[in-house]
Amino acid sequence: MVSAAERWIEEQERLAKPAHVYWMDGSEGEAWRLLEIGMNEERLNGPVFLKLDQSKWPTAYLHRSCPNDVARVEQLTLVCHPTKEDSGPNNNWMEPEKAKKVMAKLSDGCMAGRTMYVIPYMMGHPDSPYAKACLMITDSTYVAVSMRIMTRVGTPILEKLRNRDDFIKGFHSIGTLDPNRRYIMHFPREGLVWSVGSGYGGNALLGKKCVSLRIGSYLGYKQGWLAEHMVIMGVEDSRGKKTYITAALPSACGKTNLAMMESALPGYRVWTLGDDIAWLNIGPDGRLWAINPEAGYFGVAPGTSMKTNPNMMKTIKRGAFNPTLFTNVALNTDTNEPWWEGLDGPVPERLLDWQGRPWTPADGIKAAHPNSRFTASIINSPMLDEGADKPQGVPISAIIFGGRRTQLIPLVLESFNWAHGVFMGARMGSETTAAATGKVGVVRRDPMAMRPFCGYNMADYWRHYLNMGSRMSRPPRIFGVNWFRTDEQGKFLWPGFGDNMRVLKWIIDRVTGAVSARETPAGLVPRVEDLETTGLDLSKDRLEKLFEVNIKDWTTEVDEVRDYLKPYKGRLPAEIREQYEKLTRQVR
Ligand code: GTP
Ligand code: SPV
Ligand code: MN
Repeated sequence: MVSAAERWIEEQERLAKPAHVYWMDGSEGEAWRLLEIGMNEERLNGPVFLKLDQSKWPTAYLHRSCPNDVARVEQLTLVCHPTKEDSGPNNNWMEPEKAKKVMAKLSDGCMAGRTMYVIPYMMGHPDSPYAKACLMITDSTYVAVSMRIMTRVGTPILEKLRNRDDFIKGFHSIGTLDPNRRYIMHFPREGLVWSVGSGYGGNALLGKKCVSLRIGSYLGYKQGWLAEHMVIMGVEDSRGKKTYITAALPSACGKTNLAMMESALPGYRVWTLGDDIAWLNIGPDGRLWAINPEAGYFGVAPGTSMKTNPNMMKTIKRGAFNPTLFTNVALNTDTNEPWWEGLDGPVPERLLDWQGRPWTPADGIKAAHPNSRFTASIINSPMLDEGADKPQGVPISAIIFGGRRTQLIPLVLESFNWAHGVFMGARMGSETTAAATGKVGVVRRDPMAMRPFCGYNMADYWRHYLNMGSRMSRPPRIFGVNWFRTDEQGKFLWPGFGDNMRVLKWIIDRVTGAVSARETPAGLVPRVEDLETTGLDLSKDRLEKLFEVNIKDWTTEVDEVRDYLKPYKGRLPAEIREQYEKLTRQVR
């Protein structure tokens, strides 16, 4: 009997008309075979993969994407529920039947002359009750190899699909790479992602933002769990006690660095479980349990060095079962090594930039694209937490919401209670980054760091968040952080990176009840003496500035929050409105 999976693949094959069909099995040999294929496959700016110096960068390869295809494209990303209201003001929308017609047209014969890779994959540990079986097709060898790194790919997943049709489906084709023939469409009610015209990151590695967040968040809404843009980490204190924390920060705002942190605080250390996505379920014990649905890192390269993130440098230099890929970094042709701004050592005198063009420092432009990335298996991480392989995940004691705000927002805030914490997440703003196309550095609202990733109406999502809180007998505490506040000269007030452990320590001290806090209208902040500052060269003035809640500036902030919430109208939960009104009363 033909299974639903086989039937779906046959339909896609008839539409896309590939020259060959290849079912991925997930074996080790397969990775190296695909790399060989990619090295011999020409695209407009060279082969799909360039082999780097294997003695210094074991199993590492460079990929250059099309210069017009280097980040997520939010304006071409649509969430297609039957009505626009169900998708919400937070999503672009098209009527589903119409959307499918558009996509069918773009997909007709789109794989002609190419191989269609069929990828059975799992988001989450295959034995986890919270994991999801998925099936995707792609005509990109780069995507096929990347999916092996980012997810659990293999024939055993097909067994899981044998007698069922509720797998999450993904259609991906690079199409013509023409931005005018590019769409990333989601049909949450059918568990379907349909992406044509981009080969990059979140647009193309469908297991990531498309499945694990946009489709996942909608499934979570229907099934009673949460899919979040969050780091999962274990923080071990000097007595060996471990506290599990999740943290949501918008794209390119510090999740990977936090998840892999080398603590600047003696006695404390971080164990990592995930750097981008968390699926959160309520356990039988009334606590919140987190799993990382992914199996790899797709991290920002610029700024990554032995100084800022030694654990990540070790991870990307330790090739194993899967290769490490670099996308849109520069190439040092003298040494055949990758290079990016912020890497250790002197800046090379000449390079090929991310587009493969000759470059020297005198050019005054960046050699690596600001959103250039590495792709590496999480099992290569030297600090992988033992919980990473546990099907039920780990119990969470604290949730952190953060943003990139040069002004206004204190280094750390604790919410008064769950509803206030949900409001803290909902009112979050952050300056835009290179992770998506468009202007960089403008403050926009990015609730829970989910603005580009919530697969349904954000007001319903807040309602769901509030409900999750009341269903837990031991909910985690909710905090807010901002590593990015600056002084009058525009310099960061806080050293960040490994020193962020000092903030995590305060958060844990609050969870265990070891310290008290100071109340402000925005939330609870540390008493200056409670923040562990030993070994830190920070004046009392600067510290106070870090925790300052300037009522006058907050007046503008609440106005912006009000404007942002307005389009949600009647769907906005009363609790959010009450929290907003309470804050407004206090800052006016
Ligand atoms: P995505 O993969 O896009 O979701 O990004 P991310 O949230 O994982 O961000 P990542 O850790 O890659 O950091 C992005 C940028 O923020 C890099 O340029 C880092 O150097 C910078 N960054 C990270 N942590 C800190 C910090 O504590 N302080 C400062 N000032 N910068 C930081
Ligand atoms: C992000 O933008 O949040 C990323 C990179 O993690 S992408 O996979 O392109 O979404
Ligand atoms: Mn991300």
